[in-house]
Amino acid sequence: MAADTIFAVSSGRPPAAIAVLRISGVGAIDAATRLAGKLPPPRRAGVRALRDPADGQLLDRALILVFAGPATATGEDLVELHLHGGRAVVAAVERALAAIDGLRAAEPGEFTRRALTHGRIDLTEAEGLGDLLSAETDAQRRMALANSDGRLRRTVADWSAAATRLSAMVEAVLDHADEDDVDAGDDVLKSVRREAIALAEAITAVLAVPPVERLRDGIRVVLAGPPNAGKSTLLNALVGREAAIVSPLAGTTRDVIEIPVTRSGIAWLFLDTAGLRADSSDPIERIGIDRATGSIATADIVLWLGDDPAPVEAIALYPRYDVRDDIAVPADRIAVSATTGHGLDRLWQLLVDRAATLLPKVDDLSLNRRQAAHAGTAAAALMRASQQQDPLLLAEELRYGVQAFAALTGMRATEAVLDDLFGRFCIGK
Ligand SMILES: Nc1nc2c(ncn2[C@@H]2O[C@H](COP(=O)(O)OP(=O)(O)OP(=O)(O)O)[C@@H](O)[C@H]2O)c(=O)[nH]1
Ligand SMILES: [Mg+2]
Repeated sequence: MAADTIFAVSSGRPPAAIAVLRISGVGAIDAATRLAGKLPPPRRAGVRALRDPADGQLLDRALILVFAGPATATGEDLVELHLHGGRAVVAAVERALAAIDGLRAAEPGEFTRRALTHGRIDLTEAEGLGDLLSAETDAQRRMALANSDGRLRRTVADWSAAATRLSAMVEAVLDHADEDDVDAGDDVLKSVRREAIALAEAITAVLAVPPVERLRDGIRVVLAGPPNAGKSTLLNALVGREAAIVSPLAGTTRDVIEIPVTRSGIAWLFLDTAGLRADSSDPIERIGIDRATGSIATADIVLWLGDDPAPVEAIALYPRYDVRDDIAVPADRIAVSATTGHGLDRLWQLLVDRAATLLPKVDDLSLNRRQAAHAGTAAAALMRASQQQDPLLLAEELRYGVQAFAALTGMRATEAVLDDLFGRFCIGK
């Protein structure tokens, strides 16, 4: 059974000068014909009066583009209506389309999902596209653009082709196992094992690149320390607004507060936490302290505001410098004052320097966690293959590796993975 024909505004939310409404599916061209009459030839723009098929009422005068499937963004027949972008115009055209049998409004990300279903893009490209739509920094944009443009797909295709070729070599040896030249077979298996190691190492090198999430979601900087140390005040100073409540009372902050900011072209996520103390009897504060400890565990960088040594690796600060500058600043701590701004530029510089080591370089091939999990599975299988003496088991490990590549590019993606990815897309994409 053919899927529904879907439609949605793919440009921004109206009102706008122009609203691009896309229709995709088997009924797209027929639906457009019902509204516009004779359509312009494929890939040629034409202006048409759009009329409600129900009563012939004029809805808008619009530019129409027809793309015949399967060589389209979705892999299906696709029509674009460039409407006047007023709310009532868009609503009227959407109403008229919804009234046509077999047509319905698209779900978030459904156009892209169809592109994936029809093999127009693979899962790594869909993920890159999702990142591209949410990109806020230039580095995010460039990384996402490269991945949405098939950089990762091509690399994984190369890996997969290499593993498949090794697999075929082993099969050939197995097929000719009863023939005279056993030594030749052994030589082939030896070189298969050698190449399996080389491939596993190439994958491991990519796995060593920092994850793409850090670039996308921001570097997690957690402010931690004892109560009343000035964590919330410093957070506000760093992010440039009164994001967290500040008070002279110890134990003010309970929940973890997450504030995203962009600075120096880098996305940051600052987390303010409850002050750590062992002797709190307040049950709510205790929950806050547990959450603080959890945040510290997932931090990329910890800013420690205590006078005692930090419990984890951290940038040690000497906070509230303005009220205690009579004491010499310990050499291993950075004096800061949220009130006067003293030391904040130096702290930012230090953060930016750290970030450089924590982020993937834009030209690096960087994987997200889902991709890395499959790449890791493949690398492990190839490593095991390289140590396998039994050609049957060696072939089995290679097949296992090829399957992991298929999962990485979405040839074997589960519904859950797809729902999670496309749920993050906007409607009309
Ligand atoms: N003079 C001065 N006072 C500061 C500075 N930073 C914070 N304070 C004051 O110190 C007190 C505690 O500040 P907070 O930012 O609430 O401290 P906190 O570490 O978040 O405290 P909890 O949330 O209770 O753990 C407030 O009265 C702030 O005004 C500073 O740099 N200079
Ligand atoms: Mg606080």
